[in-house]
Amino acid sequence: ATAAAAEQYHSAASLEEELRRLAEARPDIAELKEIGRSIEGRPILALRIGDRRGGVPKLLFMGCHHAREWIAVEVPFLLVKELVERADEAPIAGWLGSGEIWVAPMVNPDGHEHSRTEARLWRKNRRRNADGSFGVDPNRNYGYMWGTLDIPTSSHVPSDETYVGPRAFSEPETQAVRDLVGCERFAGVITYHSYSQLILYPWGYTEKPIPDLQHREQMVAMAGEMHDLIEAVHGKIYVPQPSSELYPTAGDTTDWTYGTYGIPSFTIELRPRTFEEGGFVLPADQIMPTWEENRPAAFRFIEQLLAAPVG
Ligand code: 0X9
Ligand code: ZN
Repeated sequence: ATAAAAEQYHSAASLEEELRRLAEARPDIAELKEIGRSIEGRPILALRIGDRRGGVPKLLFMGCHHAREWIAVEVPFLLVKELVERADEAPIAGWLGSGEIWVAPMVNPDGHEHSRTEARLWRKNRRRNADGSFGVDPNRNYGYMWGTLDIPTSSHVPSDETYVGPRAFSEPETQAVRDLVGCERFAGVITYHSYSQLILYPWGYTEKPIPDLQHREQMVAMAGEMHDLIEAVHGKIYVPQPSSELYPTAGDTTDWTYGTYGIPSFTIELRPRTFEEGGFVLPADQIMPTWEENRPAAFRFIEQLLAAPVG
């Protein structure tokens, strides 16, 4: 049943049900948290797993800032599912004993629902803008270098696909992440997107390298390791590079988590590699292989940052 179930994309409702089931199965290590509510009132959920002592290193995995990137829900969901279901086995038991892992697989539930039922290629959230158009781009709404003028793909025109919003953190979806990250002091962040098969690290807003050499070397090394681990599974190449090398943007998630808090942060663009391979519309039979190849990279990230948090 589990393998078959994994070959379908979740809705916001079915994801909630499964996260609830996981939390109920292991109340000793897992807790379902509502970190906020979307514009249309859907809960933005995170499963918090691990040690409850406090003062331990914590990691955050997120998915689906962008509505149409359905695979970016499934990878963090399958991660937290495995962490809960195999919580008593090595190496997971050790991780959960020494740290905390938070997983929010669907940051933009309204947009996802709109993509699922109305417009498959919807990207933004479902804010009704002042000009009557819909949607702010959640991955342009974060408060580090927000709205900087003359940066491409970061628009001040509400109807555009990359509308930054009227001000930083104007949206309940990004407010939820802001408030969580402000409270929990994470030692590492991964945010999943699709598509292009990339492992991106700051900066996104400028082509200048981040000034702190130690942080830079750490993120470059980790991105390189994740690339190797991913390739070893099914031979897929996920290219490691600074976010701005893809294209510069202002106000994305990892510029804020790194720029404001110094947290080692990665944006992972999942399958497929190209538009010709389906672009945002990835067949459901690709869910498991995409998870399989990302699993060791996520595990390595956990192992490194829970053992030796930096910052
Ligand atoms: O444009 C985005 O928000 C991300 N790509 S996507 O196709 N998933 O929309 C990339 C964000 C990475 N940051 C920068 N390129 N600055
Ligand atoms: Zn995206």
